[in-house]
Amino acid sequence: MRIEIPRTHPRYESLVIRERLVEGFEKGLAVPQGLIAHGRGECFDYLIGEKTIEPALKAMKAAVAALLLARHPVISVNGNVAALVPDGVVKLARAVGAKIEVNLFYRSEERVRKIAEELRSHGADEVLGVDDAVATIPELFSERRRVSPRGIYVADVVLVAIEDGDRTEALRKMGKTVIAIDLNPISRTSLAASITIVDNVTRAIPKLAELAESAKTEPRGNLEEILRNYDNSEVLSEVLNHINRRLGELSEKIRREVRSPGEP
Ligand code: PTJ
Repeated sequence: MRIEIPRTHPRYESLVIRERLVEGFEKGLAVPQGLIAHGRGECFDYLIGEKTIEPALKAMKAAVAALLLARHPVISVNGNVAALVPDGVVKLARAVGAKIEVNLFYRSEERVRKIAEELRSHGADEVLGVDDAVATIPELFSERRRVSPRGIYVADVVLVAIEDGDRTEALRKMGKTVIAIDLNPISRTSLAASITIVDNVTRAIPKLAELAESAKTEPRGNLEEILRNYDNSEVLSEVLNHINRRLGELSEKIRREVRSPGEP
């Protein structure tokens, strides 16, 4: 940590997360573009109220069911995710029996290796996508097309986070179930995913690991029913309604409480 942030600071959590990402950038895990992406995320986090909202929890329960029911679940990790929640990724992978694969938009072999090392230092046994990213996702032209034939390529369920839209669409076209964690409910990723968790990865990944620990003893029939009843467009619309309602309430509060200069 480069600066000491007092616990009493009203923006403590958010500033700590920023520092973690900057540290990840300085260690060579995240790219500068990742810092910009985070700023975009922060703006949406502000709009939802910087907490896990009900529709996100609903999506998380469906995500856990999909991961536990999957034959080949894979958690895809990029620079931002490795910098922000390496521990949570390892715990979640263990809880649902998923493989972990590094997959980068701004791919460099050095960064792939550093991210894999970071995940291993947090307890990951195996990290795919390092020397084995030799399969190709069809119709995808970014470096993200390079995937492991033992990981994302054969996965039936893939969890992605802080992701650009193209790959989610391409993975869906390959017939995979895509779980996305994205604070922007109207991003292309959010709209294209099978299950969209509109929450900060720093809250969502640990919460998913916790939910998975308690759901893994559930009978398959219960998990299948959760998935059958899940409707992603309904969840996205609930998120937008939440933001709408919240902004309406804030607007009323400001009208009541904030005085113009010169007013008594
Ligand atoms: O490490 P690499 O090379 O794979 O590059 C990763 C980045 C993040 C640079 C790349 O995926 C990118 O450019 O992402 P985008 O297109 O900016 O999309 C990021 C999305 O994630 C946006 O919709 C943001 O609102 C959202 N987001 C940003 N930070 C968070 C987030 N969602 C959840 N939690 C966050 N902390």
